[in-house]
Amino acid sequence: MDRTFVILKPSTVSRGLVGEIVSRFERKGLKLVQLRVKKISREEAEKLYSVHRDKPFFKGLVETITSGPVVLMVLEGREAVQVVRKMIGATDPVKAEAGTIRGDYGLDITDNLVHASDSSESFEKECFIFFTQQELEKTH
Ligand code: 3AN
Repeated sequence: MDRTFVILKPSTVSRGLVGEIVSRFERKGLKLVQLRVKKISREEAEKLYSVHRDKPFFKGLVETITSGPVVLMVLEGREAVQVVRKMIGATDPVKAEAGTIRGDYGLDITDNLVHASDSSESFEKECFIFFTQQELEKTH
């Protein structure tokens, strides 16, 4: 079964939208493999966003994601990466379709509620920044 890695960004936690968003993933049929609340470090954020290191928005991105606790999740299901990308919508919440998470709850492009892996390669890289091999072993 395929897996993907998701972060609910600090504003999602502070706005009380965690239940709402986790519930969308669950209702879709995705299974929660891991779920954790954590304030991520600058080092972890820089590693997560290393492909954007040279972008003008990099600093703001790292500041936003380290500004408060986040929810880290590993979800499992058929074509999980693609399914979750579809459910979160376009990077810019202004352009994201209504019915998607960013389309329904966001406006800001940096503070766009959710991060989700964009490929199985990114999943492999990203989930091991935060979880150990043991934590990702099959539980059921
Ligand atoms: P996505 O999260 O949809 O995969 P990426 O990987 O292109 O988008 O960008 C990573 C994060 O960088 C986005 N989630 C968003 O927070 C931020 N970001 C992307 N493009 C911009 C931009 N033009 N201005 C500000 N922040 C941006």
